[in-house]
Amino acid sequence: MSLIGSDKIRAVVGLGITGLSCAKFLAAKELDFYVVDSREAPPGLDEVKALVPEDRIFTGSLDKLLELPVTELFVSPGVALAEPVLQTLAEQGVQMRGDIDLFCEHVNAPLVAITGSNAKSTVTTMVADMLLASGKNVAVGGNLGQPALDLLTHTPDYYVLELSSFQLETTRVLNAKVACILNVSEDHMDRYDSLYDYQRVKQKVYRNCESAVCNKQDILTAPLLPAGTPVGVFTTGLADLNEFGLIEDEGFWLCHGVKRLYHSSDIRLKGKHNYANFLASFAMLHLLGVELKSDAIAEYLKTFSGLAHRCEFIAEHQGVTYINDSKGTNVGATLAALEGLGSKHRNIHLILGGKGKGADFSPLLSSIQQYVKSVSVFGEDAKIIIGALGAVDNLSHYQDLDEVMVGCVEQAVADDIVLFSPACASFDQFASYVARGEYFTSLVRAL
Ligand code: UMA
Ligand code: ADP
Repeated sequence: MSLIGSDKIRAVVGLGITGLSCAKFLAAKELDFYVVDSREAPPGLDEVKALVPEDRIFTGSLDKLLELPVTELFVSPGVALAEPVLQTLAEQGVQMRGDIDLFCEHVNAPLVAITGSNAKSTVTTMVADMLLASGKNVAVGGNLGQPALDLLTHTPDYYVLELSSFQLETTRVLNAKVACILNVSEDHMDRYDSLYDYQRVKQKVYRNCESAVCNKQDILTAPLLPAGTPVGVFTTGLADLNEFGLIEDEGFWLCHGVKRLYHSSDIRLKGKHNYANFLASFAMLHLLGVELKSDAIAEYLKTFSGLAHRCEFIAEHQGVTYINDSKGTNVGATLAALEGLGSKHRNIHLILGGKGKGADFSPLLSSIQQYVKSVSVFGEDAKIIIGALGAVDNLSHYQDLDEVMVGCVEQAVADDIVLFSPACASFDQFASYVARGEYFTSLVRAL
């Protein structure tokens, strides 16, 4: 029996790109549904009016849901299930679903599902690109940008989806061909009670998967699966038999067991965290039966320069290198950037700040003491960050990014690096991490 059978009374909650994709999907199936968004003028409003009669659209509050005879909701990832209205409805037995749950019900090709606190977008892109380079037809999206339901019009060999914990919250079972958790470190602590609570949601990616990939150096990624399920393992240490790992030898060899696949000098993207990302991708491709040692993959490694806003080189000005890592929106990402770029010269001027999402910033201390010359802090949660980094000597507090840049330019000398890796979300002063990264880039270009 189809779970979208006609006995349900449905509502789409949220009218961002996910809500709109759910509305389009349900309308294409000629199913009735309501649409509700807490905002007065949500982004997808005009488009949804072409799909649903206006008397079924309610904006300005989620409260209307309490008056509607709904039995099933498709909740957008930006809306927490802890919202009181949703809690009340869940207690009354209303089903809480999401776009990925609906996608999994209708998917028509094997799914590669990738989650983690950091590197999801990078690894999702790498896996999709290398599948394409190997001659496969791929549809890629999810949290990366294109909503999963919009991909169902394709007929690919594989779907490759980046999944956030928000999307996994409302997904019952994925049945992925390969499922992967890259890493788990604190993020979105304003939406989860604890790291354990957050990790438990991430673990849903493995539900009923055919095979899995996990990070040997992060126990929180380890899957609990029936005996005999193939599990690929990656590490930035030495690989055991059939694992993917690194051997240090005038740089690093990316290896499968003892087999040396590619040397870091043949890879454009630098930093151990990026080698980890390639190793995770290799582990997934191997489980899909893709030959890893090929001209097509060698060429890809030589040319892929990474995604914008992730440790992105912007410019060198008066000998100072400026790096935009605006997508560093949590402590784990900023730690990876420091480990990737840091050297014994302690030449990094680190810019932190924004909306801290309830994070503990003290884990940054030891890497800052090892690699950082100065720390500049700005934004809504600056005081919380400063409180956690009290032991750091050269630390300055600014109101905004313009002021920060003036301070950094004054302090930085030739061979230094100015690293904008804020460890926070952008929403206090910017529309998104993209807008924030672009603004940083524009300030650098104006120097
Ligand atoms: N919102 C309301 N009221 C509502 C509905 C939404 O105020 O009734 C707000 C949310 O709190 C949020 C914003 O509107 O601030 C957008 O929420 P949404 O659920 O409508 O988001 P979409 O436009 O559908 O985009 C979502 C993902 N966004 C979120 O999870 C917040 C996008 O990931 C994703 O690319 C897209 O679906 C397609 O799958 C963005 C993201 O920030 C990049 N993800 C988080 C992250 O990566 O850390 C999880
Ligand atoms: P996500 O989609 O999970 O946010 P991204 O690929 O967009 O991941 O990268 C987010 C941040 O994580 C960037 O700041 C990037 O530099 C950092 N990062 C990249 N690789 C890793 C890694 N292996 N471990 C931790 N952080 C990483």
